[in-house]
Amino acid sequence: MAEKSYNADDLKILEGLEAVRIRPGMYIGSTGTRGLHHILWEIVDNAIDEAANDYADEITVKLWKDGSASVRDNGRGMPTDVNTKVKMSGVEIIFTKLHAGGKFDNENYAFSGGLHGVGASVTNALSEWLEVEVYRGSVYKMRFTSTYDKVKKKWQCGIPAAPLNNTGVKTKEKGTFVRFMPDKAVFDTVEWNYDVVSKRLKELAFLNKGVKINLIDERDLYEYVENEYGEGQTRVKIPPREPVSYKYDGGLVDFVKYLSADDTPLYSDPLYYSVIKDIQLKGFPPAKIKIEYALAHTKNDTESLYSFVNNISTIEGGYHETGFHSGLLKTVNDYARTSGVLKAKDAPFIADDIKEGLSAVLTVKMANVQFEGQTKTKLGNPEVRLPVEQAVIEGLSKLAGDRKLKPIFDKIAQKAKFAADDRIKHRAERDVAKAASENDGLNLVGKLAACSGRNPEQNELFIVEGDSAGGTAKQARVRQFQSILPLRGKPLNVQKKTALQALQNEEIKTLISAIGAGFNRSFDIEKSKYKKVIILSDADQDGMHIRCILLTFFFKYMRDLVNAGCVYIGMPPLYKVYKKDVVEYAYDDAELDEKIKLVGRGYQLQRYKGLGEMSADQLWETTMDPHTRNLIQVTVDDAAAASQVIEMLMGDKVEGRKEFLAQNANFNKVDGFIERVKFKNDSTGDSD
Ligand code: 1YM
Repeated sequence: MAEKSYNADDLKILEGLEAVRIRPGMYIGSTGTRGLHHILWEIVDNAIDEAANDYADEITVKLWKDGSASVRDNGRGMPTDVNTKVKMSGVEIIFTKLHAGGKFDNENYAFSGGLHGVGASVTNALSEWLEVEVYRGSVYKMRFTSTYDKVKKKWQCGIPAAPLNNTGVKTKEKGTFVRFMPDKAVFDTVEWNYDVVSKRLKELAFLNKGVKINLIDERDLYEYVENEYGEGQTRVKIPPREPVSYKYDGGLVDFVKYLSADDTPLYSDPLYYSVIKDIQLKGFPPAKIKIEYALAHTKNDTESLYSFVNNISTIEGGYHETGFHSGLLKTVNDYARTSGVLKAKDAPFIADDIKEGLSAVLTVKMANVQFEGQTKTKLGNPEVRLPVEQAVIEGLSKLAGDRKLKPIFDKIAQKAKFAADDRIKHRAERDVAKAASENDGLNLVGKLAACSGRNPEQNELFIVEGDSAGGTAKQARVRQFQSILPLRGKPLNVQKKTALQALQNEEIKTLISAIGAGFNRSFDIEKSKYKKVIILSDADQDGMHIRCILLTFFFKYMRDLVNAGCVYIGMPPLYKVYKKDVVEYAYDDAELDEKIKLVGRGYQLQRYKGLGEMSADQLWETTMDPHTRNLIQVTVDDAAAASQVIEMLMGDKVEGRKEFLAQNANFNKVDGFIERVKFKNDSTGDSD
């Protein structure tokens, strides 16, 4: 590229620099920290262009003690000859004329970066001073300054102190050095952010393979330490940062490896392809577009695609990303068909299937780029989609044809197949769950005694063990806000069942319909018809089992309901202690002694073996009346523990069971729950 020789006569001249001072935002976006760094990137971009065109291979950025910044490259050096028309050196034109530069001439700079095409003169216009040195046989120097002319009441900005000076000092070095002081009168802050600078330079090193980029930060660093007697803080100087260098001979391949370093790779080396294609932008002559990408897959299920246009990060995406995705989808679909991963009966993959675990970097370089979006980081040229799609299809097809790479493509196709299967399975689930929710009329007939109130904030659902207790609860309830769902027998233990298997179960379907908020991934707590879902089961081994099964269900498939604190355990009493009109209930053995003392001599004792033994009045008073009942709010920990409990109780290992109950002695936070479990479980032998 750029083989053609170049001289100052080729430079086009547009206008002066006052415009930049008057409206800095128009040229650099803002005068905040982003704008400040923008004027550094303008200079860095010129150095990068020189490297991208293979004239330079080392760039050094330095942040000086005085707050200035400099950029040095070892390229050809800016043009020093004098433009015959304007009688100015190339250097002077570059720094004093807006939009100056052969850079807008497609022939010279086919793939030049240059943010929005403004350049070095903008940096000069917004600097207190700027110095440039060019090393081309001898050392050339020039200095510019900006001042406010109080008499003329206007900015004199980027004014040369003198014409470009050939110092006559001979040098074997090559390249350009630019140092400048951002103007405090322009920017809200003039402090360079080390993390911003180092991140961008590292990114540029990845994007420009083999180019060595150094960062030197000479600024004083301070730390704040507490005074001896705790009387405020003192600023203490600490050693400056060590210089860093970035150089990646693998370019984009190294970039992808770096981005996915924390994840388990699906295969060892990223796939890479690079090609130059024709492009025809509306209203422009035919041109070239350079497309380059590297991709890898990890065992993750998220996608991370980083895209760039002329080295600018396109965070908001755009047509190049669209083309990338569609090319990848077509290629993976084709490969999966021919390799047999997709059978004739299988539907093709959709975009989401091939995005799972994808980690990729895509860059395009072209002229006349249209940036759009909120932050101007979205590629808006629709003509880019097709060449990128073609570049992906042809590149990956070529790579897939390489016998050594076939195992990689097999893994990619397999991974997409898993994703597709998972997606189809979940859709089936969603459909069934939706049907269950929508069919509540059908599903719930004769099962649910629904409350009449329609305010979920007030409504309560009691899930009651057994038809007979369910009947009592229906009599006892306040029908305005309390619904009763009796369970016939034990519900399905979903612990080892898939979501679809769980949905085959009538009891589960009824439960989903009653709550009315879907299931599993499609569960939406906003749709829940109840603020409180209360499990009411007997205080015996079977009751505990049912409780655990239900909690496991909520934990696995309606976790948000648990998280939101909407799931409760109802607490029926174990004993009734009474004498004539005096009635007291005891919820455990410790309480029983208390209550016996309270009622006094001649008391009578009734021990409840189940909910069904209570009258409707008793059940209301002891267990359902919001003013007198005891509820235990279930935490996620409880629900998680519950699934372990059934594991233990179902399993045939007595050892494990004992161990479990011993270990969970510390679950006593809320926790009538585990306590009651232990209390009723006489096989454990421990009492508190
Ligand atoms: C520290 C920043 O600006 N390097 C740089 C810039 C240019 C060139 C080389 C260059 C020289 C020649 C042709 C040539 C620029 N040139 C222009 C313009 N580093 C830094 N290094 N093309 C480019 O001598 O033939 C603008 S920047 F306008 F002359 F094209």
